[in-house]
Amino acid sequence: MKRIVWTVAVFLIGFVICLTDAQAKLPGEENLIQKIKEVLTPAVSAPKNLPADFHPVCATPAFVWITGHRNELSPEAQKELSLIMPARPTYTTTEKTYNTPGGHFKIHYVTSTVDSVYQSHVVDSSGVPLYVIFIGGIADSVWTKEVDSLGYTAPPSDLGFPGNGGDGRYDIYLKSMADGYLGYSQPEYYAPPDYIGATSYIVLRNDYSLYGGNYNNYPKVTSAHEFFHAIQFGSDADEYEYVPSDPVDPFRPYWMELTATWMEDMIYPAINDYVNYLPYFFNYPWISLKAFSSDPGNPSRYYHAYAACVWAFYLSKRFGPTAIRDIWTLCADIKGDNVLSATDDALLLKGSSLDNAFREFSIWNYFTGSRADTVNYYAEGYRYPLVKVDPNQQYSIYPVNVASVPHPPEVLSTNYVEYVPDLTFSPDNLTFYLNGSDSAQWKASIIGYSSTNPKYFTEITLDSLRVGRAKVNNWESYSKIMMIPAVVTRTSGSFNYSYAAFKCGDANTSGNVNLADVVYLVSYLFKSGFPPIPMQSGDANADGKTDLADVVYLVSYLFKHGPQPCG
Ligand SMILES: [Ca+2]
Ligand SMILES: [Ca+2]
Ligand SMILES: [Ca+2]
Ligand SMILES: [Ca+2]
Repeated sequence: MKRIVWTVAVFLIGFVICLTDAQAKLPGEENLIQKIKEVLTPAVSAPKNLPADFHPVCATPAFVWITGHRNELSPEAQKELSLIMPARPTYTTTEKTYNTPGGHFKIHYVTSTVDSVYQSHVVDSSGVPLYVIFIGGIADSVWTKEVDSLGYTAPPSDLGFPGNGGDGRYDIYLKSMADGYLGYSQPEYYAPPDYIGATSYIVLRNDYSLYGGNYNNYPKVTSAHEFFHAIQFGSDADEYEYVPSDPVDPFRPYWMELTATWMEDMIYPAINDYVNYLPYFFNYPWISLKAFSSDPGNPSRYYHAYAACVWAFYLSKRFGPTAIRDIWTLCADIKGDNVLSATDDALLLKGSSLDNAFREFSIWNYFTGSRADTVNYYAEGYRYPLVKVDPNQQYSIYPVNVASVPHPPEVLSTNYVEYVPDLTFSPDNLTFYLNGSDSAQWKASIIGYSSTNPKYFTEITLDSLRVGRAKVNNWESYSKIMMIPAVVTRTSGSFNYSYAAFKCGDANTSGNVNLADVVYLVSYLFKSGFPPIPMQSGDANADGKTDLADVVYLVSYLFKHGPQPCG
C-alpha cells in the first residue's frame, strides 16, 4: 500500500513538473530526482529475504552528475533536490563525530533515530560506539593502501570550502539508506589546482545487517570502493560518458564503477564480493563494455558496469599494476569523458592499443571457470563463470553458412561461436570465414581449445571490406574451435556479421577436395550449375571471388603439386 501511494506521489510530482516547465528539463532529471529520493529513503526492512539474484550496489552514479550540472536542472527540480538533499547529510538528532587515529577522516554519526549506528550502546571507554571505531579503522586502512601504497593522489581537502564537516578531514556520514544500496560518494566542489577534480564526502550505511551482518565484509569492500570514487573525483569528477539523447541514463559512469569494483579486490583480495556481479558480464558478452543502467528491472545492464571490472583486472595483470592509475592520470588531462582515448594512449606506451587489448581481453574471457589458467590469464579466473555461447551458435555439422546472428555485438563487446570438429566431414582442416558489418571496426580471433596444451591462437585479420578467414590445420587436435568477433568501434550501436565454416576448395561440400570439385566449379561457372555453398568454399585461392582462377588453382593443387586451397 505504502509503495502504491509513493508511486502515485512521484507520478504526480513528475506530472506537475511536466505541465509547468517542460522546456527547461535536462534529459534524465526526473529519473535522477526519483533515484536520489529512492536511495535516501531510510531502510524499511532489516534483515529480510532478498531475491536470490539480488545484489546490493553502490549508489554513487545518481550523485555524480549533480556536481557541475545541478544548476542546469529545471528550477522545480533544483528546489526539490534542495529539499531532499541538503548540502551535507543531516540528522534529526544531535550529530556526533569521531576523528580516526590515522588523522584522515571524520566519521559523523548518531546514536538514536532511524540513523542510529548498529549497537550504539556498545561503546569503548570514551563512549564511542565500536561500530564507529570499526568503520574508522577500515577507512584509515583503505587510505593507507590506495594513497600510500598504490600511489593514487589523495582526494583534495575540503578545508576552505563552506560546510566542510568541521575541518579539512575527509568526511564519512553513517546514515540509513534504502534497501539495495551499500553507500555512495558525493563529489562536491571543484578544487585547485586545475578545477577538474573535486572534493567529496562519503555516506555509508549505519547498519549493514540487511545483508547479513555488520562486522563483516560489506563495510570493507564498500569503503574501498567508495574511497576510490573519492580519488577518481579528485582526478576528474566528470569522467563519464554523457549521452543527452538518453532520457533515463544520460550520465554513464561505467569507468568509475568498473575500476572502483576492481579496487575492492586490490584492498581486500580475500573477500571476492565482485565475483557475485560477474554473471552479468559473462552471460551477456554482446553487451557493451560501456553499458550503464540505473534500472534494477534490467539486471543485465544494471549490474554490468560492476561486472565489467574484469576489464580492469585484465588491464592491471596484463600491463602491470600501475596501468589503471596511468589511465586515470590521463583521464585527468581533459575534463569529462576521454577514458577510451586515455586507455589507447596508455596502452600505446606499453606496445599495445585499445583495439588490440580488447581483442586479447576477449580471449582471456574464454579462459575462466573450468578453463581457467591463473598463470597466463585472470589470477582468480577459476571463480569466474564460463562465457556464454548462444546455443544457436554451436556447430558440429559442416559446412556452416550463417547470414545473421542472435545477438549482434554492441560497441566494445563480443560473440563466442563454437565449432566442434567433425572428423567424418574433414579430418585435416577447416576454414573459418567472417564478414562483419561495414559500419563497425572489428577485431577477431580463433582459439583452438583443448583441456590440455598445446592450444592454438590466431587473429582473423579483416580487410577493408571487413572480411577475413583463418584456416585451422589439424583441427582434430582440439576439442573446440572458438571464433570470437569483437566490435572495437567506440561510439554506439550493435552490428551484425555473417560467417561460414567450410573446407576450402570443397565446392561440392563432400568433405574432401578432389576432381569432383573442379567439375562442380566448372559446371557452376560455365553451365549454370549449382553454386558452392557457402560460396567461399569455391574460393580456393582466397581472393574473395569464386571464378576461373579458382579452377586453375585447384587443378594446380590436385595435379601439379601446387599450394593448398586457402594456403
Ligand atoms: Ca571535512
Ligand atoms: Ca577526463
Ligand atoms: Ca569435395
Ligand atoms: Ca578466388
